[in-house]
Amino acid sequence: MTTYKYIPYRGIQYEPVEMAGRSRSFYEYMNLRRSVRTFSDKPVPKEVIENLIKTASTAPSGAHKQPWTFCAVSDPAIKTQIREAAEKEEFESYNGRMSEEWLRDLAPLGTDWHKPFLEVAPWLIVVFKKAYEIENGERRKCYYVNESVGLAAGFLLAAIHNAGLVSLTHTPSPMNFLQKILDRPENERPFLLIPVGYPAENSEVPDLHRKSLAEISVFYENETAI
Ligand code: IYR
Repeated sequence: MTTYKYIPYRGIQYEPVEMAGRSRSFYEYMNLRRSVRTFSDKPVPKEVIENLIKTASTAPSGAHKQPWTFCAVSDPAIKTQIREAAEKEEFESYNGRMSEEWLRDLAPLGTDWHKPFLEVAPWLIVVFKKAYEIENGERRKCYYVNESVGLAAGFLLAAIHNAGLVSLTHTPSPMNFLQKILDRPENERPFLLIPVGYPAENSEVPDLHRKSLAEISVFYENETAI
């Protein structure tokens, strides 16, 4: 067993007024993030994608196992294979596998089994979760894998937005075809498929509204706190 050496924490602190301003402006910036389904084919430099992935990997994870692999695809032949396989599954989903209620819930978004963005977007980031790790040929456990990879994916979406790019959290189902096309080992399971790029010119998004603070939160306050 190895134990970590401890080093000083290097976070930055702010006075309450600056803190309030920063938290508000970050919220306002994040509130501009939208899932976009229409992409431009304009290239995005590899270095940007590398930075986005490095940011995602700063997320916390169970026992610091970082149980994720980010596959970044710009190869058009692989994108075509992914689109064809995803559309095949999605066709089946939209034509029988999804419940009436599910289809009714999706109807306002206007989605269907056609997934052109899988070829148009300059990059597809396929997030894999590691059910377990293999270390020197031995199987090692990972913990809270869904929570950890969900957090990393959230960090990734925030980083994409921060770079002025757009993304879509696409979930073809089932998506084990990604494991095959990308030649991932048995312990890696596809988690999310995220096209990344510039929005197509004149992209539109549904005029949806986010729940209010009152709808999403309950406070149990220390009345004596400032
Ligand atoms: N995976 C399908 C269906 C779909 C499901 C949900 I829940 C969405 O919010 C959007 C789509 C698809 O990607 O079209």
